[in-house]
Amino acid sequence: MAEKKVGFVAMASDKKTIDDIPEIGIGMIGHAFMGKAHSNAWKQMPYIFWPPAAIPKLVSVCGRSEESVAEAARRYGYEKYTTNWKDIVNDEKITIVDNGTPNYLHAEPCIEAAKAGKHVICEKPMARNAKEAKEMRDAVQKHGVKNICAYGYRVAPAIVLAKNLIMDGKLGKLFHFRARYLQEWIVDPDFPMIWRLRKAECGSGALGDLGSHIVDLGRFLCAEIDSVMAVTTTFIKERYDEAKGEKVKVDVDDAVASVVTFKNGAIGTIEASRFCPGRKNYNCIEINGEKGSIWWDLENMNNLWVYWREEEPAETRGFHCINVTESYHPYYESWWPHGHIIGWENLFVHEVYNMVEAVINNKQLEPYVATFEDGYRADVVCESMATSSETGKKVICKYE
Ligand code: SOE
Repeated sequence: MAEKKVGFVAMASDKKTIDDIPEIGIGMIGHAFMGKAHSNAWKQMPYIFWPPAAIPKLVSVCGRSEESVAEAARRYGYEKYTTNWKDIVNDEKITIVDNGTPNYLHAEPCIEAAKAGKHVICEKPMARNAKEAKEMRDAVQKHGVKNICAYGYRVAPAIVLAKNLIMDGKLGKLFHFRARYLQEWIVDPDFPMIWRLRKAECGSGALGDLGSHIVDLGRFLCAEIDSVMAVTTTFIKERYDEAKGEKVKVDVDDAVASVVTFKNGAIGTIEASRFCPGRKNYNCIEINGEKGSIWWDLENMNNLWVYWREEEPAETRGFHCINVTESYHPYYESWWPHGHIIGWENLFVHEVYNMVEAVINNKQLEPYVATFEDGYRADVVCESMATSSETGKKVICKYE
């Protein structure tokens, strides 16, 4: 039987009756794409990771329009709703605040939640810039609350397996981390202005939205990032703004290409774009070491490809595919029989599972789960890439 190697998974200890399991109050800020993904996760978690340390109770959801947030409360099953995030932060029945809003609404609610002693999950990128991200990181550390920045690809079983293989020395010294996160959804010039294309609301375009994910994976799997040289560009300079009834300038990047050095001596490339027809949600990473290589692709997220230089017999050496769905693989014991695969939505279940374990059982999140420290450092790297593109110079990443 293969040694059971898991990432951050507190295996169910003693069997409890349902009466012994406490509830834990959840307040969700945002109810669109991420609000839907996170609400789905809070509801799935207790019956997938049964018996959970606590059963999430959907106390309240917040949104800007009363009509839409009232419907979201009904749809997802929240006890109540509000159009003022301060109600969430100040609600005594809420223990965990989950922020799934657009990037410009991350900092203040998360900082105020930490001040109120709430544990916090915040979507990525954590903030619009490194300064804002540092304020968030400092707040959760000052107030001693558990905190997760939802870089959810870290908690994909295949990525945790890759992390364990690397930590066990199976690749040996690392030479390269290279990653590209490619999508296609705004290649049409008629796609209108949205918050993800307004710097004041998002901070950056493909860089923060997609690039930050692979920056985080590079930091997680390879090493801290030492320096970057990057180029960003905006292919479509203007888009129609429905609210203004006219075309407006696009002030964020559509794509970024960068060369990266890591503090362990490895070098690599990190590329992100929303202008790659045919690439739907294509996050692909590869790591090369002295003993072998690993690669993974989000569009086939249950598979991890490995190559071992010393594999015997030599005649059969080559990349081979591991279907990471065995009971001894990270997280998988709680899901289905092998080969029944899980999907993108289920990674959010792992995120909220980890948060509940951290809050109730004080389980350590690092290094397997991204915290606000990781959210801050990813924002430093992304901002360094933007600076490098503006100056045409190599930028040393400075973490405070
Ligand atoms: C859109 O680019 C998006 O939803 C990102 O915002 C998510 O972080 C990524 O997981 C999928 O694509």
